[in-house]
Amino acid sequence: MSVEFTPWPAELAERYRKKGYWTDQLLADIVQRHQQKNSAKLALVCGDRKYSYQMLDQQSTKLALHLEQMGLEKGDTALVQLPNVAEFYIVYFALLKLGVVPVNALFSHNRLELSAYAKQVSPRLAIVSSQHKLFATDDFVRTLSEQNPSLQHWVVEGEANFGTSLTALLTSNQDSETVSLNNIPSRLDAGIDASGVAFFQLSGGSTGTPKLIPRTHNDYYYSVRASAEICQLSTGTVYLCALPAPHNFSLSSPGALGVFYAGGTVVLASDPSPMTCFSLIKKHHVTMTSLVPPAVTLWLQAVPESSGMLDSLQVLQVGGARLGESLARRIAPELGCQLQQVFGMAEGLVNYTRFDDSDWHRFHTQGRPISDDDEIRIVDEDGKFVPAGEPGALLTRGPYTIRGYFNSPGYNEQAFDDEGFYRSGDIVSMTSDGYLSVVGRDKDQINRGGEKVAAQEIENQLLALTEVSQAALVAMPDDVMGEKSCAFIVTTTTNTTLKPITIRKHLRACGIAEYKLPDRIEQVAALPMTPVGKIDKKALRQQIAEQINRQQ
Ligand code: J2J
Repeated sequence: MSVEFTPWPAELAERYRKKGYWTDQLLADIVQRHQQKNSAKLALVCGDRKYSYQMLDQQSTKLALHLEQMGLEKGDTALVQLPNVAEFYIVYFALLKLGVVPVNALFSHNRLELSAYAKQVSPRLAIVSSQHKLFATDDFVRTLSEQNPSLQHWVVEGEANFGTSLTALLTSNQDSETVSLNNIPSRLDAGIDASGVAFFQLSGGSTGTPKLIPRTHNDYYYSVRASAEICQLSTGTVYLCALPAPHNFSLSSPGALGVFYAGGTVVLASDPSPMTCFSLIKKHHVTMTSLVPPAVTLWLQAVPESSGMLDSLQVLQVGGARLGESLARRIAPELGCQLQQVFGMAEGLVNYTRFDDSDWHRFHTQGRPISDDDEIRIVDEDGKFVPAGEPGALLTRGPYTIRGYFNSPGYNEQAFDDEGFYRSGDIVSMTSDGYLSVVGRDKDQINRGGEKVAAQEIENQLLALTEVSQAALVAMPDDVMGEKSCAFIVTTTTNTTLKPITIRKHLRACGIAEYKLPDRIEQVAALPMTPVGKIDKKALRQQIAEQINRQQ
């Protein structure tokens, strides 16, 4: 059985193969390709632990074999939630080698998100960490297993009173069957189809339930290879992974996978704060990293007291949310490295400013697409193309942009047009030489410094409170985060007052990730409506922006 997805039309698939984008190689090749050359080269640093390419390859094969012995097989799905530790990549490659298709949840995700993912993919395996508060005990393990009868195997990183220990699996002595690790990968990947789904990416989303993005070996490997080339990665690249490891940016743009492909070294950081990152950069001679804009602000604040710490850093990639021009201009002179803007999406399309671009392109645009075959359309509200320089909705299709979300026929009708173009929900303008600037958004989402919050997901939870009759979550401006979230609520009776603390308590009890909690809550008598009877979110955004302005 393989995981279902919406395929590219045959003629496009043929074109992508002919042009060499799709090579029919499996993603596990990224770590296996260094077997001959480079196998002793340092691939990964996690605290005091160091892994050569050979170790990374062998550890992931070993885990794949153990999982195979446990009964997992090609076409099964898995739910994985790990922090930024070496085991994230070992698990990732192990599952790729076995053909088990994982959802890699963010470590900040909580009960609600994990339950929603499990419900959608019916995993047979969960690999989690006892560092997460949800897995400090086995309560949620039992709940999730009860809700998902398919879920038969738990593997846990760290001390726990449930599941099989990941460390024990990785450190166990090889039994006679698994002595010759070098011969095993070919047996493991027999029958895995490179045009099939390798893993699920997570969508920032705008709907009530977070959507899953099926990424195939062919499409993802192309985006990784091409990104590594654009970013000029080499065996000398030392990349600091400070954003969550599963995020599309730090995984593939070019991210850790791009660095592994090129034979460089990935250094893991637990978080993007200057405190954590600066010493790692100095210690490991990091040459490149990627950040979201709020972290850039923190780095700029910290750098005057940290002289010499960032000397090795050559490239700082910034993406995930809008980077203001004034911040962009400060990066080279104050951090001493080159800025690369990255505008990407887990659904596919990724844009980069190039290293030989003019300052104008670097400061005013978010780059241009990876591929000549990334088709871009920018349209007005009637679907008509807008002239160069004018803002419009961004639609795209191409060799690494999905054609449909997992198992969401109804939503796909909306999210993709008749010709298979993905409606990104971004408002962009394009220069005459093909560079994109992100100027706004027409999706119902808050971009909280790169972390995406789907308005509807929170509104549904707010409406679950009996006292709440209407709820709307909108973005409000914030100096550091770019945007924060503000919930407007109307109560069922005018004399009911709901304290923000009560609402936050309720949302926490729902098991929602912390970053999705509204930053501000406004109780109002009524919500403004559009002429067609929808909540007028534009008016609400304006109202809260003005309110904040007055308070400053
Ligand atoms: C403005 N908005 C941006 C940017 C993403 C590389 C980099 C980022 C992501 C990512 C990614 C932006 N300026 N530079 O997957 O591979 C907003 C847009 C976009 C949405 C996608 C990658 N870079 N955005 O952020 O799936 O609104 O991917 O549609 O998390 O983030 O979010 P996500």
